[in-house]
Amino acid sequence: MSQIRHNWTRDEITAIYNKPLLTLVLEAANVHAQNHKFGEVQISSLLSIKTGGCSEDCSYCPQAARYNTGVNVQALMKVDDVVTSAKAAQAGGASRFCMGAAWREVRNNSDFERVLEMVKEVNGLGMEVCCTLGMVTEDQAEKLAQAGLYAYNHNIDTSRDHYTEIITTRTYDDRLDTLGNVRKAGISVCSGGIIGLGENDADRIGMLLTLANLPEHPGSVPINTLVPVAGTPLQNNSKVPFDELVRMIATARIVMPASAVRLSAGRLDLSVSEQALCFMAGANSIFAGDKLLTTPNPEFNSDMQMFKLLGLTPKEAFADAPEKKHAHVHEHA
Ligand code: SAM
Ligand code: DTB
Ligand code: SF4
Repeated sequence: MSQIRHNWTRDEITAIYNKPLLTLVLEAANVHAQNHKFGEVQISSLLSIKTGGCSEDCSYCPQAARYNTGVNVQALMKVDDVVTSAKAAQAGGASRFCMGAAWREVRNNSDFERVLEMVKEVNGLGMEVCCTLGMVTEDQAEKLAQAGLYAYNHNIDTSRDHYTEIITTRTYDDRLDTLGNVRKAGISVCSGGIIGLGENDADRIGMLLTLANLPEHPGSVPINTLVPVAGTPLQNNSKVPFDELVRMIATARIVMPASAVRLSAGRLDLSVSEQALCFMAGANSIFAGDKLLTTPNPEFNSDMQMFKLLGLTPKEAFADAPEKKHAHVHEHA
């Protein structure tokens, strides 16, 4: 097992990030093999439980009400429909089910009560339940934990410096506060970011530095590549060169050895061999299913073919937290 450090310096991470690409991949692969079952990949399934109409100005996001992106606003889904979708995802091999809402923050109303109900039901299926609902207070995080929430996704998105170029309606510190509230409630933190927002290498390194020096490393770190959506301010951003994605994944793997690194949005633009290099560099989680929240993702069957070709195996639910699995079995025995 590698030592888990929370005192990384900018210089150290910069030196790792700038290594010759294949040297970097080799080092990351070694760290990966020491800390994880090599070739095991977690399959997460995403469902947008409340779509569009969001008040925020995140300049990458198709769901912000202020941009004309053609996304139809949909009210919060019914619990039964969510459970049906979770069962289908589970049948396809997903061990984690992530529910996303286009909210700035959670409010203490009947919608939140319904989300708590969804969390209970999906946890009852024996899946790791994750939510991404915007900002949460300590009290709300505690309620989610009580309902059986396993993980909470809230991305820092980019570096503190670049953040203000991307979002103005809430701050970097707001994000870090939410991560603190989630951590205090004993929920696994899922936090990463997006590349392709017009940031430079120093911003990417700054984002990894912030994540790696949190009081605890996030349980999972999604690395998204911008999916440019017509109507958003970033619609014409240039495509991120593939080697830069690999660099980002490998560096995340080395500085956060025990975390799951998720090859997230943007896979539709990657060939199987490009994805293979990402898995070699330490990615060990993906979102599977034909849709992310509002944008397309590779077809489920083509992902299964990729798993077969590369000899990847899906990770079982609660492999990292057997005590939570037992808690679940007791409750539903
Ligand atoms: N509204 C909540 C929030 O912002 O925290 C939860 C949902 S939000 C869509 C979740 C994350 O999706 C964002 O933080 C961002 O990192 C990612 N995301 C959104 N649009 C994206 C895009 N076009 N390309 C890549 N990632 C994107
Ligand atoms: C994350 O880091 N990526 C996912 C999930 N967390 C919620 C979302 C990607 C969204 C891509 C744009 C869309 O489909 O709307
Ligand atoms: Fe709203 Fe989340 Fe999209 Fe920002 S990323 S506009 S908060 S749905």
